[in-house]
This record gives sequence, structure tokens and C-alpha cells, in this order.
Amino acid sequence: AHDLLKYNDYDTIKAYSQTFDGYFTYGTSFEGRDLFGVKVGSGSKVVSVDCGIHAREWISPAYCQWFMNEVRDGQFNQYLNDVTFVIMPSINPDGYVNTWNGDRMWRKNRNTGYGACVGVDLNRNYDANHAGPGASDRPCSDTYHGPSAFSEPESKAQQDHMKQYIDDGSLKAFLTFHSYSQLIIFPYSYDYTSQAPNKAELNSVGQEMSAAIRAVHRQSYEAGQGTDLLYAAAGGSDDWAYDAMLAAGNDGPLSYTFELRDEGRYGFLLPANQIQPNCEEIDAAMHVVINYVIENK
Ligand code: 0X9
Ligand code: ZN
Ligand code: ZN
Repeated sequence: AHDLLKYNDYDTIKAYSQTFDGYFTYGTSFEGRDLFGVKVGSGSKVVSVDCGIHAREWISPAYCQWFMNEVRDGQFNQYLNDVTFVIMPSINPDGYVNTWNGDRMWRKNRNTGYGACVGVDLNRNYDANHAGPGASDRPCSDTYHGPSAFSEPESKAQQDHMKQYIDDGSLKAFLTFHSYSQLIIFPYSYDYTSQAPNKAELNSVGQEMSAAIRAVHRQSYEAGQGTDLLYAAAGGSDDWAYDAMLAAGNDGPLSYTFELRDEGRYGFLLPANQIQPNCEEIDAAMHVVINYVIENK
């Protein structure tokens, strides 16, 4: 049965999502699973929330489910007149199912079309300096970028689905959830030199989110540009969404990658008893960014 305080498998996440009025599908994975999400709210400002692009990062889909519940039935439903949430809780379903079937540390999707090795790193497959630094040409690598940008059904379907909200200017914030290392990352990550035109704004909202998180359970989440905090890694969804919003005329796009708990003790194998405290502290960051969108975007 579905349980917000446990890790749920793909079928359970999907069944839970189907209890939402705004359930939608937006494509099919390589192995034929539904790509799905929920759309909640009637506001003119769209906030996109996606989880599970990397299969082994189980706390990520757990947060999306937590957030979905609170958007419909809890502390985030106060925003539904101002904001429409587009939430995709499991955007790499084949990879996620693979981690439930014994290959717990799997990261990529499950495309078998590129020779002997399986899978593309979906977070290297977007059209953001695709095949640039920090992405591998080798299909056996865990950071294989794929033969071309959006070669993968999972990344292509997200691009196609979000296009309406990008082109009409309604998409204000793109929030994508990973683990681990407790970071709040903003563009760019796709080369060593590019700076976001609204870097100061991204940084100040990022620092505010970090402070809000700390106040909940005293956890430290550093906020900064990807190349400063981590490494260059081209082809990521955060940089794609950011540049797509810019190209559509949005002069202050918000795009963040959240790296959830922990700082390395358990890593991807975060015990389920940390789901609740992790989700509670991330809620505090979500209030910050949502209020910022409502007041400024
Ligand atoms: O490398 C990644 O894709 C992310 N870290 S993870 O350990 N979850 O794999 C960070 C992504 C930061 N953004 C971009 N590189 N665009
Ligand atoms: Zn390459
Ligand atoms: Zn990740």
C-alpha cells in the first residue's frame, strides 16, 4: 500500500498519482511504461517539480509524493489560486524499476540501443551544451550523454510536455530533485564560463532557501552555481529549462537542482526514517521559492 513515510515502487507511485484529479500521462519510457504527472492548481504561474531522473536517488521521488500530498491536502494548497503545480514524481521509470529489481545503484535509463552497455544518463541528454564537459561519449559510462540531445524518450517527453508552459511564459520555476549531498544548485553547469543573467537573483533566493532549510532541522544545504559547488556537467535538465525559458522571453527564470539528504553517511541508501525530516526541511525551501514566484514573477 502507498505510504508517504516509506519508499514506494513505481506501480505504487503511479497508482497514488492516479488518485489526483490532475493525473496526466505525457509519453512512454523505453521499456514501455507510462510517463506521468499531476497538474494541481488554477493559478497562472506554473511551477514544475520533477523527481527520479536518476534511478538510485530514492529520496527524490519520495519528496515528490510528499509534496503532491501537501499540494492537494496540506500546507501548499493555499497557493493553488496563484500557482499551477506540474509534478512528475518518477521521470525515469525503467531505471527506477531496475533499482527495485536488485540493481540498487543503477543511475541511467534502460535504453539498449547503444551496443553492449545499457542506458543513457538522462541528466546529460538535454539540449544544454549537449556532449560538453562532464558528459561521457562512452555508452558504458554512468554519465553517457546519448547520441544526440533528447535522443531518449524520457527526456524528449519532458521537453515536449513542458513546451506549452515555456512558450506561453507561464513557467516561472523549474525544480528538479536529486540526491545526495545537500545542495541547491542553479545554472549554469554546462561549461566553465557561462553565468546566468539573473545569477544574483538565483543566488539570493537560493541562500534564502538554504536558511529556511537550516531553521527546520539544523541541516546545512549550500546554495550556488553548479560549476562552483560541484563540477561542469553539460546536458542537464536545469540548464535546458533555464535557457528555454530565457529564449521564450522570460528575463528572470528560476531553475534549481536540489540535492537532498544526506551528506554521505548513507548516500543513495538513505534510511526511510529520514524521509519525513528531509521532506519537512525541503518544504521550507518550497515555501520560499513559491512565495518568491507569486510576489515577483
Ligand atoms: O551530476 C548530476 O547530474 C547531478 N548530481 S548527481 O549526484 N545527483 O548525479 C547534479 C546536476 C547539476 N546540474 C547540471 N549538471 N546541469
Ligand atoms: Zn561527448
Ligand atoms: Zn542525480
